[in-house]
Amino acid sequence: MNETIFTKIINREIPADIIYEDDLCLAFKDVNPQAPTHILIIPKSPISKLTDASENDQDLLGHLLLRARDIAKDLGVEDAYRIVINNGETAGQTVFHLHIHLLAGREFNWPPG
Ligand code: DGP
Repeated sequence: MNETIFTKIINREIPADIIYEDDLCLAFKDVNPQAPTHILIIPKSPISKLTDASENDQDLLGHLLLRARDIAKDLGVEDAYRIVINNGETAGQTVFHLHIHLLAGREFNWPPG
């Protein structure tokens, strides 16, 4: 995988508002928030997009979702939040390092735009 801006955030080469970190993942505030709460949860291992994840990534993917759950609780938004993964350019992915969007603090429409 080519290095992205998220690798630089993991390596502390550029600043980010990091709110959680462990051996497997990092969570930080989105620089262009689409809701009052907008957090990105990313694996430290380089996976470009969900399509490229393998069966070996099963535990990692579960870990990311469970940490998203915990972060929502820590931020007091556990009653209503939306989890989004944009996979591929046409689906809105702009940074090709797998990431989970955690959005909360406003109403969300369905179907999503
Ligand atoms: P996506 O469109 O799903 O690939 O989402 C990428 C998100 O990453 C987008 O909401 C903006 C955010 N983003 C891009 N560059 C940076 C950055 O340098 N810092 C932070 N904190 N967020 C970034």
